[in-house]
Amino acid sequence: MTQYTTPRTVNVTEFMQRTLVYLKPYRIMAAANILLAMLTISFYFMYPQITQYIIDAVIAKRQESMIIPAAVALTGAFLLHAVSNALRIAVNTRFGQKVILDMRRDVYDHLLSLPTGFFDRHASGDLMTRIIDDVASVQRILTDGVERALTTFMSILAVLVILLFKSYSLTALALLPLAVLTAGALWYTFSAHPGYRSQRREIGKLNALIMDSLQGIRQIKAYGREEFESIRFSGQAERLRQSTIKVMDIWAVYTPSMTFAGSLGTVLVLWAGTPMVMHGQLSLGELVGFLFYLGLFYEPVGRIDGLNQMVQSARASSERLFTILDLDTERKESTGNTPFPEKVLGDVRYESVSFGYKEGVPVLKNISLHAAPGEKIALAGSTGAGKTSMVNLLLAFYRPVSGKIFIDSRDISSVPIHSLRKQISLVSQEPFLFNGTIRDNLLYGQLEASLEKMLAAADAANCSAFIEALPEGYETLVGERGVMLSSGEKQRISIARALLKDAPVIILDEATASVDNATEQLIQEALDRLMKNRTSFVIAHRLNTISNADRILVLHHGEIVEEGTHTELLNKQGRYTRFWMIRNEQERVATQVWPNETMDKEAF
Ligand code: M5T
Ligand code: MG
Repeated sequence: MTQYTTPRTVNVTEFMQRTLVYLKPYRIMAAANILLAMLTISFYFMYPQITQYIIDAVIAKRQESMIIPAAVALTGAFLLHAVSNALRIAVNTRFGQKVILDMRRDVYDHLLSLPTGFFDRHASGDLMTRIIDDVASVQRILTDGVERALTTFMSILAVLVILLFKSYSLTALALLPLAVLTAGALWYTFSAHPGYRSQRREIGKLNALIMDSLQGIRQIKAYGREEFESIRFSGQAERLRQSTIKVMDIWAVYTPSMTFAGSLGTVLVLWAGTPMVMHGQLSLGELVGFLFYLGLFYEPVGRIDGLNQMVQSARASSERLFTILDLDTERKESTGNTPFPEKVLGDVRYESVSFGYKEGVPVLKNISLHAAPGEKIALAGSTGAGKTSMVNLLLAFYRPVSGKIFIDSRDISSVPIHSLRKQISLVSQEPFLFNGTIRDNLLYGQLEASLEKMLAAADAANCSAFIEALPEGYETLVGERGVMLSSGEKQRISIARALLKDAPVIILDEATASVDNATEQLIQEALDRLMKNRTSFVIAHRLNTISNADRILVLHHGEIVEEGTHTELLNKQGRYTRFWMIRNEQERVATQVWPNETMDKEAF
């Protein structure tokens, strides 16, 4: 089950402090961006001035010949405006993309280093939304927003000075609507923020739903649940639609009323300015020029609304990002800094370890065991007994509630987590392959491995034959999660990957899915090679693996109830004996289904 962690409220100060640091490395680009933006605007400022000149000096004074230089000057101003605007956009894009890259990388790195338990509780689609959309929304305010804010305020200031120069009284009148605009901006700030927050949440949920259903596409088809899924999708898409409408409704009231309030300034100026022109206190050109400049004043004032909208959306997004960035990484969980040597001997000891995923629900109770270097320990027991959980603790995917685990006499909680995991190879119950080529997946075990080493591992894991038979060989794409391969093939690739890692401790969670005898034999051989000379914990479902183990631990409801070699345990006539007999019967039936199955490897 996934849950939605309610983000905490982020106030404006925190928002500024934590986001502005991303601009720091790009100070020069930011400065260039703002400079270009101001230049762009100032070229535009020449337009009203030239218009005023044309009316008063050209038209009124009937100086027809002056129209040419005026037109040339105007063209020049527009051209310069266009050029500097193009440069501004180019700089802004580069700068913005750098910031987005840094931020995305930070969030992603932090996400990767969070404890495994975090991912049990969060939907991948929602996390993806945060990395893609929320980061973009914060970046937008940082690069475009800062540019816009500075240029807006500077141009408002500049136009204000020009207006005051032209006429005190008209400017005073023109500014009257500002009071309404300020009140409106405050109202919007408070009412839009919660709306954006819920809109972000609904987007996250929708992405989570899409991701989940795409991963289960085969189940959807097999159960014929297309319509069911479509209804589920529509439900969530509808919630997103509603929450978007809520924010946009607020916006719909806000911007037009602000534009209206701003326009009242123009009405007031016309109302007071017309008699002034008629009484000769003002030239016609001056009035027109003033009105043009007033347009240039209210245009950036209007932009403040857009800016405010960006801020509210970015604040909601930043809350979702900070909620993740503030979580402790799993590195913080280990208390020491001294790593293991390059390779440990592989002496593993559990000392009275108890554990549960949820408080009050114990999954492992007082587990103690000792595995000497090179020993092969089988973990047997019914489903849900806690076998996987037990090995999860060795990899520090989770930490014990009480008790300790030692490797070579060192408490693993005092070892840096990377160093610990370097010592352990995991072949999990459901082999997972990444969406790439077979070669990529093999090399995941050791990125720098030579070709010979990789081929040797593939050979030892009995996969070279089937890989070489593929038309593209090692370059074959395996598809998402390795869907293009059979489960027996996936398993052997995951064994080869573990072989390449060459760690002294092996955890092998045997697949429960049964494969045919020939494959079973191939996998068994691969596993034997993998476990040789390594301390191995095998969660065994196959009789072969169990009976070959040096020691068998039988788990029941999170406790070790029996322990010994195969013969010792059979003699006990206890839980293990029963387990053995049931498995024996199952395997006998399985062989009867395929009585003529040969062990021929070439069958692949
Ligand atoms: C032991 C619970 C599970 C079961 C118990 C992995 C996992 C398990 N559990 C959780 O609550 N959260 C988890 O992330 O823990 O489960 P196990 O250790 O997976 O059992 P197993 O490996 O012995 O079973 P199986 O079926 O693989 O043979 O109650 O619900
Ligand atoms: Mg398991």
